[in-house]
Amino acid sequence: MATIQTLGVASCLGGPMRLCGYAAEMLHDEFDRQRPGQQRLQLQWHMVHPEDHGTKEEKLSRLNQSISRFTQNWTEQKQTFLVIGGDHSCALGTWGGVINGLQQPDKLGLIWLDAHMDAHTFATSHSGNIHGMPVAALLGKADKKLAAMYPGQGFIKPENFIMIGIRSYEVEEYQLLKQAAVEIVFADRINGLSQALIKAIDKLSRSCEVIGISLDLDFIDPDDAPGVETPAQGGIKAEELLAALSVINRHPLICGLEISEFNPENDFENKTVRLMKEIVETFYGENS
Ligand SMILES: [Mn+2]
Repeated sequence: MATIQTLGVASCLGGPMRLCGYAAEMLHDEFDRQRPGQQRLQLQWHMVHPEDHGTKEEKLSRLNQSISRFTQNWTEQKQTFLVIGGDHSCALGTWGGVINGLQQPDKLGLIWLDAHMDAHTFATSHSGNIHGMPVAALLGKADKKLAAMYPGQGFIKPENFIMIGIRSYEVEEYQLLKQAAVEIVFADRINGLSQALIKAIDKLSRSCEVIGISLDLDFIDPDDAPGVETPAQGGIKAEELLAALSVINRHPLICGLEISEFNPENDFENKTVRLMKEIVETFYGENS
């Protein structure tokens, strides 16, 4: 059975809510509840927690350093991984670490599945929430304060970055991405998620050594994934996401999957945490 290195990030420092740091623990329990015969994969769990002292920015900087040490190591050893946030600011550590682990740092391709662009900086953000900023840092467009929280020693080339599912954003973010010429597939233009993902992987495989996927749970329609921090109507149905992920199951170029922004406070009868488990199994599980 496949074993997937899994990192839980017990933090919600990047957003306004208090409980998204429990996602990893809850997913861990969900996996524990299943009978041994039903297992399609084994998760090897590791956890990181924020430190108690320092400012929020200092804590996030050190937390992302820790996250990046895990993903750097796994990238160097060519082990596929799973990161369970936390709010989406964990992307700074996850993908910064992959970049640090690659022989050629600019050979990471990233597919960003999200209702939001997450491409603010401190200069443009209305809320100051860092979970709305990781994309700017990953592209090398951070201001000084944001750059201090990013552990990567290189950046993702804009042509190696593809966003899918966008339906809620601010003009400053759009300008940043447009200037960088990042490909954006808006939610109402997806026209079949399987095809969109295959197309994205085909494009990235021409210039990249490895491809990562960062999934913000608010990419999914709130009817199917209510347990998120910032719901936005009009997302992909869970069924369509699972079908698309099964098409790219254990794709040889995929280095890792990150899932973020689970908020148990908004969940309904554990729907979202169960879906999270199905997502992981569909993506990484061995087909029986
Ligand atoms: Mn996000």
